[in-house]
Amino acid sequence: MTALFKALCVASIAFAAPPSALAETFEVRMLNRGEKGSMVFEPDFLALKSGDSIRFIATNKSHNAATIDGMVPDGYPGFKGRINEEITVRFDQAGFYGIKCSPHYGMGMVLLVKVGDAQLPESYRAIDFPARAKPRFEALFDAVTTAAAAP
Ligand SMILES: [Cu+2]
Repeated sequence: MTALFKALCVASIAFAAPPSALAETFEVRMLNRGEKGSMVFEPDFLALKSGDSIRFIATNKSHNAATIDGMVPDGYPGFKGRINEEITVRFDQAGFYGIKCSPHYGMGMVLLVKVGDAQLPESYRAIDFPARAKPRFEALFDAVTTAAAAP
């Protein structure tokens, strides 16, 4: 093996590695009933590194995962899975993402995702949530802002 050939092999291996070798995929189950009550994403909060993904698992039927208007970082286009569709979403942009199940948003089926270093935008607290989504989001907002303030 020539030195040049060896060098090319090493280079190709380096380029073949994914951009973020440590990126992980987390699973979120879509459930009719979970530890926190009926119609839930479980878990209902995830803190990701940029480049991590979430796979939405249709454990129970009639659910989907979709971003909530006004609850994504600036410029992010959003996503919307079809009912019963198991989508995998990669999160590259730092910030907070509010996600709902479209048919059960009014029943409080929501998920909060934090990516990278980010502060919860104050505008999220001003959103006019459906009645049962509001207390769930408020609990999640309080948890992330308390955690951020901890030493
Ligand atoms: Cu649902």
